Amino acid sequence: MLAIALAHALLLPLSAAPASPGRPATPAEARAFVGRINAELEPLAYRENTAQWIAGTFITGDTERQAAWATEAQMAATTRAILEAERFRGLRLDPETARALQLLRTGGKLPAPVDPARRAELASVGSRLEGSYGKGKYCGPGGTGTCRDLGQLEETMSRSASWEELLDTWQGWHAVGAPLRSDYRRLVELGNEGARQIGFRDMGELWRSGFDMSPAAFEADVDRLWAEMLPLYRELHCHVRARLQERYGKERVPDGKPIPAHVLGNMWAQQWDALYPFLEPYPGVAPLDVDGALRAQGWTPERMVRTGESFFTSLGLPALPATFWERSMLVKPRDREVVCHASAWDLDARDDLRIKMCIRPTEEDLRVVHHELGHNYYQRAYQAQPHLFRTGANEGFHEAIGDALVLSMTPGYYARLGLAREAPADERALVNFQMRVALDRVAFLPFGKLIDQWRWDVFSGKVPPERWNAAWWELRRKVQGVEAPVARSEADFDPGAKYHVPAHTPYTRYFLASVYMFQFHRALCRAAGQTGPLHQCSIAGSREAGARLAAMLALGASRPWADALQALTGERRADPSALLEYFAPLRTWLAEQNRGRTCGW
Ligand code: X8Z
Ligand code: ZN
Repeated sequence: MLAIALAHALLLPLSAAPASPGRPATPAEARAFVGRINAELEPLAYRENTAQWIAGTFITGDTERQAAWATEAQMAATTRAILEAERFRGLRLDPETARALQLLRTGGKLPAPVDPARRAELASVGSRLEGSYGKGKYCGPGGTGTCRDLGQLEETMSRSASWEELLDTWQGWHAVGAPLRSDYRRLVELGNEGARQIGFRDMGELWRSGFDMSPAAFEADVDRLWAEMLPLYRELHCHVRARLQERYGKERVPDGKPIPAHVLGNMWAQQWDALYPFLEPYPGVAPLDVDGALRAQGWTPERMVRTGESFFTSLGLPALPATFWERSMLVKPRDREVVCHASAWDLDARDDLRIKMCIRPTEEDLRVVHHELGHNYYQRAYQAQPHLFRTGANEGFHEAIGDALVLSMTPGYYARLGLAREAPADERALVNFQMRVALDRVAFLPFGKLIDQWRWDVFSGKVPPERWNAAWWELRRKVQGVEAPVARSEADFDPGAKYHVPAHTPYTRYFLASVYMFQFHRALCRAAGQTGPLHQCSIAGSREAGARLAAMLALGASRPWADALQALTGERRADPSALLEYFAPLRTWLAEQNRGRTCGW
């Protein structure tokens, strides 16, 4: 009944939706409504999480359908609640109720159309897209070789230096995107319809609305952050390009041009740390071969996760529950298709925490383990909050917790883990280590920004489907200084070859996290009583830092994110100064290397 009445109401603009008959709504009713919605949505989230977990750890048509049904139910209840809450618009509400209603409206990233058939279609298209990506393979070269999954292809991308082999691998994986295009098109149409029905111009506007400021102010803030960090990125880009010219020649890696996307050690050229052995500023000085040590010592995935857990417990946070170890997926199963892209879960908001990951014994995966555990510890810390507040202060916060701790994984910390030898402090060793971190964190910045720049334009219609791939590469060239290694066309759909696009996960969160993690690190270092340079600080073992972190995590989304930031750092704005301070030594070194070179693209 209710759904039908609402569907009719939707034929009118939202503001003209008929008020409920009788008295106008009151603030007390709004408060009671939020209580009811929290109670109603909580079990639906549990069901959806359960179905999604099963689908992600066992991809079949059946599990995909089950997941879509659970999503559909959750979407239906959310849309209904959002439309019902229109009654309270304009009322003077207590801050908690106002915030809960705001989060209700902006929390869902895939807003469903009111029409049940279209809602069902959206849920099933969304589910299918993630499944198709998860099953993606390349059976090459030339369609004749054995089939390799993304994990295997990524290994080649990070290890090989052969132009041809890298090109073949890059093209092989990017072909996975093309068949997703038509589903993606439908996802955009239906998601936009859902967004309009809850009062947004399109999904992009909805995505930009979750940051306690207007969508336009948010966009400007992201641009501000990028402008401050761009000079550092340009120095790194310039140096890496010059070195790649030595490897491949200037015909293949020309001066003044974007770098071909397949030679940066990563399928998406998003992080370049795999190139470290080649780019090591002072070869052989304080060698740090964590990959080699993990392999030589036979580290198991479980040991890597236990090591991650012990970082958190060293801060005074509790050990993970026994069920975490029973239920997590830490290795890729041999007998079924799964979504390997790492994720962290809290199924029931009562301690059923898990991670899902296909762990390999590499330094990168050790870092990702910490990243995922950061999510789990955040989820656990805000379990006492009401359902609508059980999320990060903003999306970027959630992505920054584990990574802030990773900044404490200094060479000294690796030495304590037995994964490196204790090396004396030395200026050259410092530059070496900074290069490793920069190839990961600084290289990532423009990539972290541009994915949603592309999607915002796709959602708004500014970029029509006939230009989707062209617009993608324009941004990659312009923002990142990276170029497709072979001609691309609209028969390709390269954004579809990056998990977060088919999985419909916003990406600006990672860009923000790149800034926040350094701010968090700086504040935690101070809390730990460390007064030396940021890049030397490790908070491992500091109960004081742990207590500060825990206090912020426990807030969940109950307060505006600036309050949460202030609780931890005393600051109220995203501020790249911590990142720039951290990399100051490397920046000086890069500037010297680049003297006389033509930088930019
Ligand atoms: O997707 C992730 C995490 C899960 S939230 C593994 N990350 C982004 C990516 O892989 O593209 C972490 C860094 C950026
Ligand atoms: Zn994450």
